[in-house]
Amino acid sequence: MLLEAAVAVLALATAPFAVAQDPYPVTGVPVGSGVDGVPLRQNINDLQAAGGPAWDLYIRALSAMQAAKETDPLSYFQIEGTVPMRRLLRIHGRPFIEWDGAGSQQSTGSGWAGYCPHGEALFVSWHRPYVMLFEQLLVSNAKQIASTYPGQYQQQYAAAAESLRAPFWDWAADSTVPAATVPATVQVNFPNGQGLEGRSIPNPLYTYTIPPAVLTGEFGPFDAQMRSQTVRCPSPQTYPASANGNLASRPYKQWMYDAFTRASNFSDFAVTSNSVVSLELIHNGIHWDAACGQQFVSPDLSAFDPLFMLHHANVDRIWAYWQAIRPDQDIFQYSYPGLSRFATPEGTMISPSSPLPPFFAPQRVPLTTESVRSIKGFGYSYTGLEYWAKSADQMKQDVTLLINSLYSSSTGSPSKRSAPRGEPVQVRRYFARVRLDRAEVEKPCQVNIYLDGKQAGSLVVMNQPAQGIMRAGLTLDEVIQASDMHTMSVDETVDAIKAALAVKIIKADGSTIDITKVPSLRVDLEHVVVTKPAANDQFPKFGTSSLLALGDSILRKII
Ligand SMILES: [Cu+2]
Repeated sequence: MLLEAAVAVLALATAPFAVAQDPYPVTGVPVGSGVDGVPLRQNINDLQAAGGPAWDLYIRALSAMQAAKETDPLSYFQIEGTVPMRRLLRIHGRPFIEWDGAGSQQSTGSGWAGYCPHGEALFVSWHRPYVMLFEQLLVSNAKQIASTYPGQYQQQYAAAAESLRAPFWDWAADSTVPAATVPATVQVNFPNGQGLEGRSIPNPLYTYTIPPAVLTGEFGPFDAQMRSQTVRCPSPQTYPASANGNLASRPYKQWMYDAFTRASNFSDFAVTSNSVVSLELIHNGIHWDAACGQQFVSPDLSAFDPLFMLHHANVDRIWAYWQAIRPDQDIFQYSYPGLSRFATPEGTMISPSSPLPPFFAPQRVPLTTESVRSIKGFGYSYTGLEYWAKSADQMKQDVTLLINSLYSSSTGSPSKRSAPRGEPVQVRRYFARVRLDRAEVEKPCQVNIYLDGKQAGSLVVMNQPAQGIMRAGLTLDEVIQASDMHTMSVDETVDAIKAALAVKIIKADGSTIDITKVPSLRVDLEHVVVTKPAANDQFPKFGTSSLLALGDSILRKII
């Protein structure tokens, strides 16, 4: 008893000092030895459908995190859960201030001054500890809340808190916004005497109210539009209908499958690629679509929308699956001059051992791409990646099956010659390879490809990064399948595409950017024969591609 009291006094005496000096360590949720496994992150739709204690705790923990006040001294004196939501959320972008003694501002001149990297190889590895930090706080809040439930429910709620992890939104398998993010209020069970009582509370997944001090600029410039809460699809648009309409305009499922099955290395898969839409560019599309622009499309404010952690848990999951399929290409393996960030001047040489500020392990050891490359030891995993019970080969096979069942579709024109019995089925697929310099366009904007006036592909250019070449290979399959082009010979199809193709660059307000002012814009037409897999634990094989550069007369015609 005496010892406990002494420890408590010590904690009271040192906690504020410790918080001011040392960044909150990012460890993932502690799980003991983990030899018997760790909890899996769940699909938000499954978590909601199952309901029960896990759902009650998830919603109530999010509410508690959103309500915690930075100025409330009590919040510093708790052993766990010391970081109010607003401090967590501002790490990503605005206001641009130092996080918890993580080092002073080093960003370059007018360059990006938030901590998050975009448009560079660090993108996925930086966001992994960010979601882990969120998850640590979520679970510690859930544990505290679980302890308030009465006797007969105590064990159930404690167990649910123990296995709660940050849920993900699988926008590739089901390209509609999660139903849980739609209603303004949500019903959850609170303790009531010896029983439970269902109560309706404001839905923490619906909106986040910006703390007034943040909004009025106490910590630096925030939102020029002074929106007091996060907004999705304002009138005349509606949420979720308009958001779901946006999401349906891009073939996310096909993009995801192409990235998994065609990317040849980490950079192709995650950063930028000629032949597929990389994970980061797919992720950009979600930021544009899911809230019809608004805060969610701007890296400086996007983390404040409650969709953010659902979205980024999924980005992390997709990366973890890629790592299981391609362990030889799990991270980037080169050095490059990085872009400006809060703690990193532009041009700093970035390698897999570069720190990921402001994220530190205990004892102020900086986390790096190398130290977060494996999810082992971070207290969470995903379906298929039960690493404590499976070999690497088994996980690779299980993840391949999972990717095939979740994301494959039978697109592409069937080859003219039908395959004789026993021979592999081949299809011919068409891609538009797009390339442009971000510096030449007003951002955010969309680069849209049309065939006969129908949108055949679309890429989002975010505010950040402001420069650098962006590349992607956009599948044209859907529009070709819907037209009579798929019945034509290759030469006829190529001619038809040349006659029908047009490009438009559209700003967030719907107005068009004059593409004669974007000299870097290039589009090459690619066709490639793809051999379908013989079994569902294999991926399709892409043959040699044929490329045709589409000249200015085609690209820059007026449509
Ligand atoms: Cu993001």
